[in-house]
Amino acid sequence: MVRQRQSENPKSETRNPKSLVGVIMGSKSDWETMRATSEMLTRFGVAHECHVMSAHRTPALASEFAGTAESRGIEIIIAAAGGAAHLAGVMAAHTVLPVLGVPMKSDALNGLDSLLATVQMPAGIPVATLAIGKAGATNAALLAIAILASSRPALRKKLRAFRAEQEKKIRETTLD
Ligand code: RP5
Repeated sequence: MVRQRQSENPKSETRNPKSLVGVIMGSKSDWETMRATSEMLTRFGVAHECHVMSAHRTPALASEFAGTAESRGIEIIIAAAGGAAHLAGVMAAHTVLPVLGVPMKSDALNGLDSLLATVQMPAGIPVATLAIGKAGATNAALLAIAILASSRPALRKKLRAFRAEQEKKIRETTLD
């Protein structure tokens, strides 16, 4: 099933022709973490869609999504998976769009398995891999925003404001 979430609307089930970012995850169990990606993209007003599809369980759907993403206007794919996490690599195999991989924290190895499976792509097909779990999910959105912002001055301005806000918070932090 193709599941779209945009602006936290879990009811919509169709692909969004205006999406700039496709957020893909291997299982619904990844959504708790990947919600952070969607929330950050929404915060910056970046149109996106979120789907559950798997390199193992729905290989045809995954390759079809990646293979048609560019023609549908998607500019960046964020792919999250855990364990033997091939999803980002499979996405990258089917598109020349930038693919950002987010390793999910796994029960067995705390995400080290996911990290290595996502990051260790052989030369020729790159996947830009973020940190394990929620930090990676958040940063995947911010990296996607930074890439999009290179040709969108308004988005770049928002990104600078976001950084300034973070800096201000740290500078104003006081300890008891
Ligand atoms: C991966 O297997 C998913 O990305 C998920 O992180 C992991 C476990 O999936 P479930 O068994 O929770 O569906 O494909």
